[in-house]
Amino acid sequence: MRFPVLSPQEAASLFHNGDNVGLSGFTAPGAPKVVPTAIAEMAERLHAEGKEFKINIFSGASTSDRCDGVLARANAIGMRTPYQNLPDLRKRINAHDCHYFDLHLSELAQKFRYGFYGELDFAIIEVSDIKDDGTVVVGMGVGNVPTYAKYAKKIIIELNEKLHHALFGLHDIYLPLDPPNRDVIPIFHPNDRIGSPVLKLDPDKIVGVVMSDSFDGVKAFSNPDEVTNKIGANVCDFLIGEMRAGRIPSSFLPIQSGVGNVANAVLYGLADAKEIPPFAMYTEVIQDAVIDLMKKGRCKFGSTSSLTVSNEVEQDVIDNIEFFKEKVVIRPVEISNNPEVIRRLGVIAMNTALEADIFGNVNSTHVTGTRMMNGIGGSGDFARNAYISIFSCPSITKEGKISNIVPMVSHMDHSEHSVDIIVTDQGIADLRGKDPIQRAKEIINNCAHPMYRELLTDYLNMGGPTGGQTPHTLRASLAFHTEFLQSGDMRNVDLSKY
Ligand code: 0RQ
Repeated sequence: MRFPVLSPQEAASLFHNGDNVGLSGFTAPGAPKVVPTAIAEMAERLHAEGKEFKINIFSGASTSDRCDGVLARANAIGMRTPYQNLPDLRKRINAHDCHYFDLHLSELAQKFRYGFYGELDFAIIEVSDIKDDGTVVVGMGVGNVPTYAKYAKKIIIELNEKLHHALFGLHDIYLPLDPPNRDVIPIFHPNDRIGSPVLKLDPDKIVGVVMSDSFDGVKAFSNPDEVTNKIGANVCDFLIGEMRAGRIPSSFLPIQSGVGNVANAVLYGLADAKEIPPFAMYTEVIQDAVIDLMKKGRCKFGSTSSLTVSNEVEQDVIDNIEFFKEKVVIRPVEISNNPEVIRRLGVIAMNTALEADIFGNVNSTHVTGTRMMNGIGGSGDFARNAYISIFSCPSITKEGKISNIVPMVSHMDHSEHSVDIIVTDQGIADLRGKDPIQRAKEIINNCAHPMYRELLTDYLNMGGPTGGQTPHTLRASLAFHTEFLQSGDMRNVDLSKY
């Protein structure tokens, strides 16, 4: 190999305090496996000597404990964007040890290219193969790597031997032009390929190759519980009803689903519904369930930015790679989540809320309006541009001490204008074509837990007939949340005090 092979420690020693670093991958797949740990160890040593050391991290989405986890524990992240999902980093963000800014995943690469966030000192890129001319086949997740590779002053490669040089043909690497020269992104079907299976790096920027040898380490699913199963069944019933009513074509439409057990339950439910034909996915993450459905012929194709699958399934994909190259394409996130393409294909978007309010606004990111959970991820990319935008959540959390249906969301990520359907374990609220009061009644009656329906109805009635089109009572609108913060149980709220 033309490039020097470095140990993780040798690679880490090249980084300086304040460096801007772009990471390959999307969720754990494709994220670097060994260099960030060596950087974290170096940071701890420097901190012990009283020296400052933090790097600024641009990723594709969440990463893994081997990136965000180790670096957060070492307090070595100065700035972080976009999505993250690990408790150690969340603590740093909420304590302001780390400056975090959140944005729609499809937007980061283009805003980086527009020059909004400064220069990139390094990109650390996981690959399954590299040629002497700098051509690489990337790992199981792409994220923003085409942009980071192009703009980084220096590149460190992690060559993952576990991937057996097997992934050629799985990716579709495409970098759009930017305004004022932007052109059509010519994806007309989920399986259209418009770019290259490889990424061409500038070999002069590659400062070294570090070897790694492990799968992505995505956890397998826990067994879905009763609530999750009910939500999944309600979403399926809704979609089947839409198809019967002719509002979804009988050939069906591509599906986007978020991560987690609800998405799993929905996908299995759709796959089991005999009248639904084999469907395609145009989504940002493909989980274990989809791989299973591909093998059963129920999912015919998946466009994604990552194969977010457990180690066992990752091995299965590699063992049957030729089959999966026909069924999967892994794209940069600005393409997998591209508003133009999502709108064109008519994607059905299914995302998760922390809480929704009675008028149809959704909070996906901030617990009680203040504490950052994970970030907006790709939910906004899909929800705003979807054919039908569905949000789901349990009706209650923490044994009923929290109602996930509230008078007013404590933070808003998705406004009433991006939310067509809300689904909980209680049922389905169809908000399409309804005014705020009609929406409120639908959500309270169909989605709120019975133990909260009266309280929510009382709140709605406080606005009275002259309360305006959206009859909030501002002094009481966050009473559920303030009650939870004071007594630990929203059920104690006394609206007569307001
Ligand atoms: O807390 O961990 O202490 O038990 O929040 O809640 O029910 O386990 O939900 O893991 O599916 O995550 C919205 C965060 C849901 C996620 C969110 C507490 C609850 C629990 C987690 P514990 P659950 P999930 C695809 C698309 C935004 C990005 C997105 C997310 C914890 O789905 O990050 O959609 N979405 N991306 O107890 C206080 C409430 C609460 C609450 C739940 N109302 N108030 N706490 N909790 N509701 C992915 C990508 O973009 C890559």
